[in-house]
Amino acid sequence: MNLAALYHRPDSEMAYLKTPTVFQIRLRTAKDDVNKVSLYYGDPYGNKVNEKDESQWEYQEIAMTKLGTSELYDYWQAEVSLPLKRLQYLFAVDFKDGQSYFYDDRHVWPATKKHLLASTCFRMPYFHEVDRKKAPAWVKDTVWYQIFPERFANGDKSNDPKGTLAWGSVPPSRTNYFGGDLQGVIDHLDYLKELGIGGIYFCPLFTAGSNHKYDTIDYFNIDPAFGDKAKFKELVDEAHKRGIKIMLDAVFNHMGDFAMQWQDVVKNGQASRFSDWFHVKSFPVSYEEDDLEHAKNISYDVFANTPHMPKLNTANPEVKAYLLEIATYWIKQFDIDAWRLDVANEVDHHFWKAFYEATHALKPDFYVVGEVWHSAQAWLAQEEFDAIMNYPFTEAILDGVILKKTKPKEMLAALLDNLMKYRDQTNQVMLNSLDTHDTARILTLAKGKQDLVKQALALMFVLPGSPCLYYGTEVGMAGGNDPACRACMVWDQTKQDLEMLAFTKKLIALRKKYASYLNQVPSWSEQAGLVTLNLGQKLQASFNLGQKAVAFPTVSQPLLANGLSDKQLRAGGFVISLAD
Ligand code: ARE
Ligand code: CA
Repeated sequence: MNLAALYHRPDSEMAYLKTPTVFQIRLRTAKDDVNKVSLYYGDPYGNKVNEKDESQWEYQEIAMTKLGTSELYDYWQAEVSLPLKRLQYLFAVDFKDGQSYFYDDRHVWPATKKHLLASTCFRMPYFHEVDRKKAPAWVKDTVWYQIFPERFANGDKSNDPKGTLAWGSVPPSRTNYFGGDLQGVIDHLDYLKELGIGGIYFCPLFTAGSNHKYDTIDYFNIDPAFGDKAKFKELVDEAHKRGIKIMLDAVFNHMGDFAMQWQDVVKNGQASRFSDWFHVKSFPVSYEEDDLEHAKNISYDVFANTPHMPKLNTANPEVKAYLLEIATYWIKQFDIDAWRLDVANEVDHHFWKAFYEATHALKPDFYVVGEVWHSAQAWLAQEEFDAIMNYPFTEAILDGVILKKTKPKEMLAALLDNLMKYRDQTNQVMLNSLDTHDTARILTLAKGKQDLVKQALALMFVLPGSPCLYYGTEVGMAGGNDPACRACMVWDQTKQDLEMLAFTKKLIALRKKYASYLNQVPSWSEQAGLVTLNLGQKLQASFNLGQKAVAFPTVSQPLLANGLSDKQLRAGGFVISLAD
């Protein structure tokens, strides 16, 4: 019996209003240590059952569901439907060794009548709908497509930068250009619609010095190599006509060093009117260059080690106002639907809360995704981010399905630990990717084994969160770490993996058709590499994640019994069977 492992935190992702009328409570216990947990709950101001004895309270008792097991923990969950507007509750824990304990706000003590009467309980003092963590409803039903604008399609050669190379003629580098632009995206909106895409996540579009545009020069203009504002307006309108939402990349942690504000600091030093826009340690600003990305003795704060990305002082009211003006401008003038926040974890919370308020004042269902590669409870507890780029999710799937670093049970454990850090409504809108412009492509990580890629894709599409395809994955593009993962999109059908394209289309269609079943925390079991996800009442998905690469199609036995009906999708050792 491990009493010290009992963990619950009120008014957090462990006790919260999931919907206006459903209150969700979770408890964490040591793995395989507990047989049963009951939730005792009641009204803190409820009637006293026994007037003589003031401390007795009237409570209801429900059994908690065991959601699953991770590396160290079992997770238990119960939902309490209101009309209760307030709650006090405690946990009655029956351990495997036969002992029973009560766990409340101040005690872990034997489950005796005396202790029940004396319990201080955990409290949810009052349920305020205004405090309930919201999530934009449309995101949980959206499949995203990430575009690196310089490499998606060159639709207009008149805006090609000097030295632009023939499309896909040489490997991508940190400094070369192939002429990708907004017209190229407009020309392929029907391709994305046909694929089943409901949202485009653009890497930066604003005027900047590099081919990646994360070194912003002018936040109020589209980079001339991509087009202009009129072209962007046309793109958004055409995308919205096709039911495709638009997410832009807000690079607010830093600017590029060719931005006029930084250039003024370089020229005028401390006398510059922008000297407090940045984190300058000593004037005149200086550094010793190692190479394009690294320098030493930099006299001001930067992103990573690159002197070309001076860090903005977002606590400065002028900077805050300037950045909020940008954030709202692209919503008001172009009706964008979402912002992805670059290096979000290095910008202050105070600024992001103001950002969230300003964007949601214009569009209540606006979507704000922070780029945070690690646990992000601090940013997702209240009105700051709706979601993060869910890299812990990515790494769990890569380790389990592609790199075989973890066994299936360990992969599921990592996925569950990650889900338990956030409220269900947050989990449903997490931006889930298998690869991005900052990572090697999944086919390269899989050493060319399409079946493993299919399994990983299939897993992403049946788990909670909003799936995001990195451009070219659907046609079998490969590529190592940045910049190799940013090659020109392959449009030549003779070079596309059309089987992967067809598979991806089917997966997206299935996801959209059964979104209500799929986008929820599943219960799952695993037996000798055969993983079965029970996704709501009707849907079961099984994976054969045997330790060796899966030979297509390895179908899990239980499902074969049902026969492979037309409702089934077979791919790389993975079957989704819709049990009627
Ligand atoms: C250059 C080099 C990269 C190098 C990087 C950082 O090419 O090899 O890793 O510098 O030293 C943009 C360009 C990049 C360029 C960078 C700097 O797209 O090509 O990279 O500018 O010139 C961390 C941050 C995360 C950040 C990544 C790059 O936490 O926020 O590093 N991602 C955003 C964008 C990038 C963009 C920038 C930031 C700068 O998505 O595209 O880079 O605006 C681990 C850590 C992560 C780390 C991750 C990747 O998993 O947990 O914290 O991300 O590795 O390194
Ligand atoms: Ca072009």
